[in-house]
Amino acid sequence: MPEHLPIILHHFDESPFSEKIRLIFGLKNIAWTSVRISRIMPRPDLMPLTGGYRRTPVMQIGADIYCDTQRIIRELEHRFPAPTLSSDRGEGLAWASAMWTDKSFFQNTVNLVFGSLADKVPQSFIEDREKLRGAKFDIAAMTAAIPQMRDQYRAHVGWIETQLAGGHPWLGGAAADLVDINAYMNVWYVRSNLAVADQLLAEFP
Ligand SMILES: N[C@@H](CCC(=O)N[C@@H](CS)C(=O)NCC(=O)O)C(=O)O
Repeated sequence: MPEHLPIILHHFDESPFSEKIRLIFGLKNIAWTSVRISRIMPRPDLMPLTGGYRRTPVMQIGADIYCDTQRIIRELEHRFPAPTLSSDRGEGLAWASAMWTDKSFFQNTVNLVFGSLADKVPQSFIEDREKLRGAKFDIAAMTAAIPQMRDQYRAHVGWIETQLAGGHPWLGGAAADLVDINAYMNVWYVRSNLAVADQLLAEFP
């Protein structure tokens, strides 16, 4: 495995899943190269590399292409083991945390963000995400659901607050780990998009 090959991240600035990987580059002090892709399809330069996989981000090292942040993170942890992303409390839960942060937590985050942005979301973006989902990207329904989404989002952030309440500096314990990275994506996304983020998060110092 030649170490001189550049690490290339295909991503776009607003992408929360990309933010996870950018954070890991920082945490592990990994030099990387950036290819900014369009927020919506078509991505004619990237699709031949991924074989049609259209989610973001994608990592490239030489001729190897890594799709999905779980796979990307595993590869980065393997190539750059220090500092580790494993939790003080064990590796299993650190990996499993993505099933919380990337699914139910993220679902609330996305609905809250797009429901709040409402008519600011470009039609081209809505159409693109409808093609990806094979279902309606129903902004009006998301807007109507804001009260539930906000309460559920508060519950998720509340768990972070509870975990840190014992005086642990990080969710993983003494050092930042994968649980911190995974969870942070959802706080970052709300902060990046919602003017009311500070107000929403004020109860969680
Ligand atoms: N399970 C994937 C999810 C990635 C994902 O859903 N990314 C969003 C952008 S942050 C996406 O791909 N949206 C559709 C697109 O960019 O085409 C992962 O962990 O990488």
